[in-house]
Amino acid sequence: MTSGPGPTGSVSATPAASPSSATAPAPGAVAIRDFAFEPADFTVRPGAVVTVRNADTVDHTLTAQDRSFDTGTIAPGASATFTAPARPGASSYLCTLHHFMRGILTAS
Ligand SMILES: [Cu+2]
Repeated sequence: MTSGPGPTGSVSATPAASPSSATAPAPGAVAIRDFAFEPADFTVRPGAVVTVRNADTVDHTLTAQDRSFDTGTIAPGASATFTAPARPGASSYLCTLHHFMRGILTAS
């Protein structure tokens, strides 16, 4: 190690170009991690195909409350897609395997 400034202290001057983890993913991509959707609330174009990546260690789904869209079961490490509602508006969704996992998709 070269002489660094030490542990990150008081001033957090984050450069503009930061790695993906902290920034919001591109619209149309959702991740599942630690029993949560990332991001849980997001906006896509009406009728957009949304990719959902399961970065967790157990199966999950992303399913509309009214079942208007559904990825089906996504295995750990796998991805699935669903088509967002063609009509603009907000849709609540959840994981049918873990009902406490929830979010809101807005088509706009
Ligand atoms: Cu789940």
